[in-house]
Formats: sequence, structure tokens, C-alpha cells
Amino acid sequence: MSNLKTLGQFIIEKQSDFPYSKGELSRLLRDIGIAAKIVNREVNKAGLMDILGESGSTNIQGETQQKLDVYANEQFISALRSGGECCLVASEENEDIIRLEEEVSKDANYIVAIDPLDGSSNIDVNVAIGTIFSIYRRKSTTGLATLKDVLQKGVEQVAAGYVIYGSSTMLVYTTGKGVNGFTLDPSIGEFCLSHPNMKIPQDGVIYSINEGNYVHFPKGVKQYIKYCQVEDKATNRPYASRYIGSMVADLHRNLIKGGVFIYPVTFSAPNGKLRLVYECNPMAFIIEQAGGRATDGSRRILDLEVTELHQRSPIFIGSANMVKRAEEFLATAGNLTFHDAEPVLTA
Ligand code: AHM
Ligand code: MG
Repeated sequence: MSNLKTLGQFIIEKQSDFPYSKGELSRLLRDIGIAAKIVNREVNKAGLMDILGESGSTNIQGETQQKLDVYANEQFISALRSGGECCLVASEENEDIIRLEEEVSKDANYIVAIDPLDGSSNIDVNVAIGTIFSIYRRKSTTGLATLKDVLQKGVEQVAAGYVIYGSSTMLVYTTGKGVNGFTLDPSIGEFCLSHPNMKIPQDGVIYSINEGNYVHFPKGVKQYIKYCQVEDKATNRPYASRYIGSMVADLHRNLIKGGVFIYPVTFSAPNGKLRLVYECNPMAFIIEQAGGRATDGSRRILDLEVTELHQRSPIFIGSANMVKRAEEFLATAGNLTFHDAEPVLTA
């Protein structure tokens, strides 16, 4: 008990580090932590309740929503609404921005972009899923906050984090001063500091990519995958291939053990699959803060122009030297070259 530190205690301790230390950001992080605990409770009992399965509605990307996605979205929005520090929410599950401003009693200066339940295809099979969030300070100074306030480059984030609902539940976040991880102790219902000052190894031996799409990958990505599979004692190859299909879980593992996670452009997804505002940017901020690297194959993710709420981007993220190596293959092959595909085997 002596050196136990809860998320709440830690946030208060670090409050003076924040650029506008009026306690608003601390309260916002605390609100997100509370919503995460509520979502965690439902995730844990998902197999027991009639909450599994598809809710019938589809999100704006045309993907079928599951009940827990809808539930998580509602919980985070409602925690942010009652907390009063957030004027605008952008969520993967909502086509448009959600204004909270008219409903809060005082000026709220923060924008939250969120993927309430990432890896949703893993919900009903008991595989780790996550929540990803990103916090910006509002730019506009008059009137109601607008979409423009959300469309800030990733480099403008004041905080970002994720929650992983796995074999244990963890909340990992950064405010630009390193990365800290908290594990939920279910017996006291508190996130407790368990992974202070997280650092990603510069090199790793894990590559994470959906290899089922191999035939649709650009030439440089194919070559990098082959490089990972070649035997070479000096670089500990062949590497291990690990792909859960929940970005949060794949990146969390790679953050701790070292590794690279790649979701590239493909023939069928010319901009990649993952969303810049609430998936790539927050993860890039966290991984950079942990000493890693995140690019779209050539450009830093955090410097990309954001023009649309649900904009997609390819992503190469993880141990710095592994990401750099993958970039070299892309550059040599010509970033978007799809030719020289290996023959597709048919039945
Ligand atoms: P989601 O937000 O609809 O759950 O999609 C994002 C997820 C990521 O967590 C994961 O890395 C990726 O989609 C997996 O996609 P794929 O099944 O194409 O490999
Ligand atoms: Mg997602």
C-alpha cells in the first residue's frame, strides 16, 4: 500500500506541468478515467449480458456497429459533458462533431477526439480491445467551437492516451512529458501507477501487419516483410509476426517489448484504413513520447495536415530503428509502387 499511486493522485501531482495549469486538463483526464472504468465494467461482463452482437446501425464508414461501441461512445461523451471542460467531441462513431458548449456552465477550452472502442471486431471473441483519445486546446476565441478547432495537426495535441481492456485493464497517457501507464486494480476500482516513464526499445523483433493483405501491399512493404522473415543472426531475424487486429493491443505490446506496427496503403484502401484524428495522431504522440517513431511511410504523422474529421492515413509506428528500416524499403521501391506483385495463387 505504501507506494501505491492512483491515477487521480498522479494527475494532481503533475498538474503544475501543464501549460495552462488551472486544473481543467486534470479534470478532463479524470473524467476520461471514470468513463473508462464504466466501459471496462461492461466489457468484462459482455459475455454474460445481452449486450453482444450487432446493434443494427452502421457507423459513417459503413461498418456495422456493435452494442458495446455504442455504449462506450455514450459513456465517454456523457462523462465529458458532465465534466464541463470539453466544448467539442469528435468520435469515430459520429459523422459530425458533437458540441457540448451550449450545455456546460462555463467556458470549456478543450476538444476531445475519441475512438471509444477500437478493435471492435474482437469484442465478441474475448480478445483485447481499446479506447483511444486525443486532447487539443480550442483555437478559436469567439463563438462556438467548430470543426476547424478539431482539424489541428497532431503536433498540437496537449494530451493523448489509450485504455486497453485486456487480461488486465490499463490506461496509458502522455501530456508531452513522457508516458505513464496505470493498471486498474479491480479490488479498489482505481487505476494505479504500474508503468512509470514508459520507453519503447529502439530495436525490436516483432512486426505487426495484416499479412492477409500482402498481395495488395506496395512493393516496399512486401520487401520489408520479406526482410523481417530472412534469417540473420546479427539483427535477430527472422522476427516474430504478431497481429491481434486491435491497434491498441498491438501497439501496447510493441511499446513494451519493441516492435513495428504497420497499416499501409493497399489497392483497396488507397489512404490506408486507420483514422488520423483519433487513431494515428494520439498513438503517434504516445509512441514518440516513449522514444519511438511514427510516420506515414515518409512523413511524420504528427505533422500531417488534417483536412477531414474522418481522414485516413497509412501508418508505420513503433521502435524507431524498425520504422526507419521500413521507410528505407519504401523509399527505394518508390513509396506507392504496387508493381512486381508476386503471382496470385488461385485454387
Ligand atoms: P475499428 O476502429 O473499426 O475497430 O478499426 C480499427 C482496427 C484497428 O484496431 C486494427 O489495427 C485494424 O482495424 C485492423 O484492421 P484489419 O482487420 O483490416 O487488419
Ligand atoms: Mg478504431
